[in-house]
Amino acid sequence: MTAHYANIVILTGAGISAESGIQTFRAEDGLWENCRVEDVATPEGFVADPDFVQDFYNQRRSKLQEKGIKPNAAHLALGQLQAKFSGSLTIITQNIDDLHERGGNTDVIHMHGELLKVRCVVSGRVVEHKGDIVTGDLCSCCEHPAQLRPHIVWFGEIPLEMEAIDLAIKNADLFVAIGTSGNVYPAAGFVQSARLYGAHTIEVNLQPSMVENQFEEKRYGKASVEVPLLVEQILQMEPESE
Ligand code: BV8
Repeated sequence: MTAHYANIVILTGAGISAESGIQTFRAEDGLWENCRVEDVATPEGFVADPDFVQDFYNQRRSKLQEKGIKPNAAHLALGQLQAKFSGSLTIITQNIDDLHERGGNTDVIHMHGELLKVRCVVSGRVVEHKGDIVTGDLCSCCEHPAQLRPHIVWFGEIPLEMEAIDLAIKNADLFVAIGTSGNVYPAAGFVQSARLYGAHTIEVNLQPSMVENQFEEKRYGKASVEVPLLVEQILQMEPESE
């Protein structure tokens, strides 16, 4: 990392929340170890067994609100970057937790949805929701009240805010991926687009990801250590304020 950057795009995955006590997906004790993706994170799974799917997300929603779950040093460092960086900063996360917001970031793009929101299956209207939802919990937005579902992007569904994401990547001069294994698309393909548009690319992860060869710079270690370091370096490169 050599220059002063003006437009930074940061993509995060489950690895940035691991040290906050949120399970990742593909680790030994990962979420996908205890249940089949297709059963809990696909529209077909929801039709086949809605109670099972609602329960899967109800458990994660209540876990997220447990006292011990807090943003870690990596989330807080990105909060500081937003507060002090003079250029534009876009945070795109695959995570459905609210730890970026609790770490001080605003306007975070949750491309795969948010646990603390639910959606009407008919109108698509999204509302804040902290408690459990079960079959029979109906919306208040339709003439014929309809079932509420988690506001989550499941496999086979289109990610959220793809236009804003494409625009941010097109204008980026620095693209950083933090705590993601590079298994899931279109997120795993963002580094390639960023490079095509001339951005410098950095991977920050515990270990090389599936797309590590796409990155010009790689930093392997814990997010709580590597991210504060990276943020410090970016802020040191800021032009002296008059
Ligand atoms: C779509 C919500 C069309 C649910 C999720 C191209 C090729 C092949 C397949 C496809 C393709 N394009 C589309 C597909 C199909 C599919 C897909 O990618 N399948 C994969 C499995 C092959 N994609 C889709 O269906 C997507 N939709 O493509 O629509 C389209 C496309 C473009 C434009 C318009 C339309 C929708 C996918 C979204 C699914 N929903 N989440 C829920 O959370 O329950 S995905 C979910 O899994 C997460 O959101 C995340 O995206 C992914 C998990 O990945 P990570 O976050 O990276 O977590 P993981 O555990 O894997 O890795 C953690 C990493 O952290 C590890 O590397 C580890 O080393 C590191 N780490 C751990 N601890 C630390 C750490 N690093 C630092 N510090 C630490 N302490």
